[in-house]
Amino acid sequence: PLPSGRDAYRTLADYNADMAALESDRPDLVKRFALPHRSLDGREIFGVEIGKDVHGPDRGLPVFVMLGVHHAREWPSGENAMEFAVDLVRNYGTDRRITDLVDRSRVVVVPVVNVDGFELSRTDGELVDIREVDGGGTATILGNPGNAYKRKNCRLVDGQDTPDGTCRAGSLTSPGGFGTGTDLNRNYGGYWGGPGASDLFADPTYRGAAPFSEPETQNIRELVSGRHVTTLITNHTFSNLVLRPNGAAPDLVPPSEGIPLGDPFDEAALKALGDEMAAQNGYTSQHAWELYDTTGSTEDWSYNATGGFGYTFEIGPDEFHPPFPEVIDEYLGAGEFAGKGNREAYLVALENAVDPTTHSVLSG
Ligand code: 0X9
Ligand code: ZN
Repeated sequence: PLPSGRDAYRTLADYNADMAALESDRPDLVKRFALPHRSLDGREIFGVEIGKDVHGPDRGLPVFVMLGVHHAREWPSGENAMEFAVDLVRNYGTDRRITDLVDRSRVVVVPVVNVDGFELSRTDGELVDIREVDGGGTATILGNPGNAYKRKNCRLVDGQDTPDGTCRAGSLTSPGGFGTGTDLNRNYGGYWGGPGASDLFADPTYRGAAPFSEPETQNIRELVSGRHVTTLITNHTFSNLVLRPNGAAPDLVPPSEGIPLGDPFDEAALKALGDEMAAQNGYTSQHAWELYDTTGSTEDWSYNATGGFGYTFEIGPDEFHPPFPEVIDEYLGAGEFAGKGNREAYLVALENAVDPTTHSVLSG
């Protein structure tokens, strides 16, 4: 079972209750906090910080940041992040490896960055997708009668809103995220406005009016800039990928001596940790741009602005929010990866944050 024992997707209220419960169970280890900015619809956005004597100063310990649900419909991305938080707290004191990692770091988990979009997707969508199954048995999701496939946040733009001025996912015929909102994973300041991001409000990859125009990305900017974040993992669904910077290449990354076109300065170390994580969950480790070009994504900013390593996990083979048993398998690992999965991939990343000689090019 998952560390929490859950067998169904959390609602936003469940996430908030679970973060509060984690803190009241272990106030020495868990500090719940509100991010500095409320969402566009006025919701508070919470995270938890985990560490020994967490209410005191961090003593320069490496900060490990884990994020979920930039994209509203990608429900497993929040579940994996939240389960990791529960895992660390529940196993502290009994599991030597976890105790040691928590003693030597601060882990900050924000499971739901896009609270407005998630609330809409999670509660105002039919849980049953409309599917078309072809002769070979392959199912294509045609759409959903509600907002379950919303992607972006709840930004509205004058004159371009839905007729009733409400936050929507889009229509049944364009379930891919058309409709209101800014794509939070195109709104960060790294290469903002470049390839793979749209300036059209109705597009699924709308970049926003300016870099960090949205309170939800401002929150992550302030969180990451204000702390000593050495490693960040931002979770998404789907495609079974571990993606490392950069998001667009080679157009945006000038070649420099000894560094192949498109590779960031830390390519060797970024690749070593990415490959090591992928060996745990069975995903493919690659540059983000090998999937497609993006600009303004979370780690396009965090890596290039701070030098802290950043990765996107694209969790699961083929669905934005599959039936829940698949979430359990992705977190704990299944088949060849049983007992590993994202849990072990995250632990490897945390080990590397605590001691970079363990899982990187430095280990050779
Ligand atoms: O397009 C995205 O934002 C991500 N895919 S998703 O289906 N979850 O929307 C991929 C982003 C990959 N690129 C970078 N992380 N730079
Ligand atoms: Zn996503």
